[in-house]
Amino acid sequence: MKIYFAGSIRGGRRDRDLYRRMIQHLKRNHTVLSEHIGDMTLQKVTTDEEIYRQDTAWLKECDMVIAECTNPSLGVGYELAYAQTLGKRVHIFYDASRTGLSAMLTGAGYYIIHPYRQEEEVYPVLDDILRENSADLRRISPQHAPRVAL
Ligand code: 6IA
Repeated sequence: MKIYFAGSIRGGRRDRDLYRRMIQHLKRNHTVLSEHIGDMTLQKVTTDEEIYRQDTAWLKECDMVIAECTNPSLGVGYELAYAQTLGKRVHIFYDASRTGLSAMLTGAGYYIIHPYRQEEEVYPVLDDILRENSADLRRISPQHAPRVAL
């Protein structure tokens, strides 16, 4: 499965180690298109226009978006709304002991929101999401669709 991971960059990098650990966890069995979010040394693109073009292309390509939203970020908010217009499944994580989530996300009624209080709670939830989504994708992918006799 191709996952787009979203996390704050210019909004503030205090949670970059958390992003890196979440991305490492996801990468054990899946592809993370935006893995540089946890490690900017992987960054190859140079201009803001290139970043926008690459990230919106990846959002179109991905099977699912996972966002860590404890640290507010305009870019992540934009990506979440963009993913919604594309009809992508979007999971939002945030540490409820450190912050509240914007009413524009909780009120949208679109996003699947996972408040947590300890980082350890995040990984089993990620595993559940990945299991469910992989099963859904298998169900809808053409090679797994039931054959209908004509
Ligand atoms: O507003 P923010 O910068 O916090 O937005 C972060 C979100 O926008 C992330 O989820 C990324 O997908 C995307 N994004 C923002 N900046 C970049 C970037 N380089 N490279 C890739 N994606 C980005 C920024 C250049 C860096 C040297 C500061």
